Amino acid sequence: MLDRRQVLAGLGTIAAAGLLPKALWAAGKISLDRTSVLVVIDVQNCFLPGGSLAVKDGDKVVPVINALAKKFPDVVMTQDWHTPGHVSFASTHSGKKPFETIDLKYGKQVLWPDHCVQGTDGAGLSKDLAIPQAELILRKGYNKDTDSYSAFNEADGRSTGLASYLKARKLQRVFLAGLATDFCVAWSALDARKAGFDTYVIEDGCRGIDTGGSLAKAWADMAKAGVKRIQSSDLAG
Ligand code: VGL
Ligand code: ZN
Repeated sequence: MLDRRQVLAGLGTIAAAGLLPKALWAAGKISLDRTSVLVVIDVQNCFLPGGSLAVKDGDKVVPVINALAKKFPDVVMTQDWHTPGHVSFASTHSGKKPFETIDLKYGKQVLWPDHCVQGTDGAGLSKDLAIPQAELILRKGYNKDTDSYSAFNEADGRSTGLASYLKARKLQRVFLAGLATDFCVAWSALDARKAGFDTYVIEDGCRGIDTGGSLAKAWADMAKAGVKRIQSSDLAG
């Protein structure tokens, strides 16, 4: 049986001979192609240091994502975009505190500090993101009674339209980075898999909230669903 090195060496020879599209193989790294899209999740002021739902070291993702974005032909970004008095805010429910949970008609909901209220500075994208070529900014969580961690589906299952957009544009390989690993990134990755996309989460381009074991559970759920966990250094080019 061939071992992995022989297979890689063999592939290299085939690629060098022009028999394998070079786009799919480059020195053992993941090569991007015209079907690859970077989806940058919720790099918004509320989730950055000093924000109302600050993710530890959330700002560290920005230079990683700026560098990543240069490699991608297509970039989409999302914004968490809640109404005032949103159902996901602890302040909406009397006697409830942030990080407690309640049961809603669509399932368990973690309650958060007020964050990403439509049109506020906190909901704005980080001013340090340098991705002018981003072609779509998708807002989510704008229905007052429904949260939407996922960029693809609201918590009650309604579509945001993102899967249809990506499919219409023949974007089949979805690479995710942003905030927070264990909520909006993970839920987006799981829904991307459900919608049939080849799905990668770029770990060093993400940071997590980690409440009640959420970070370890998110990685376990993603692994089980076939989401590939990679580092930004795994990408070619
Ligand atoms: C997020 C909690 C609440 C996220 C959004 O972007 O991960 N987390 N709303
Ligand atoms: Zn939110």
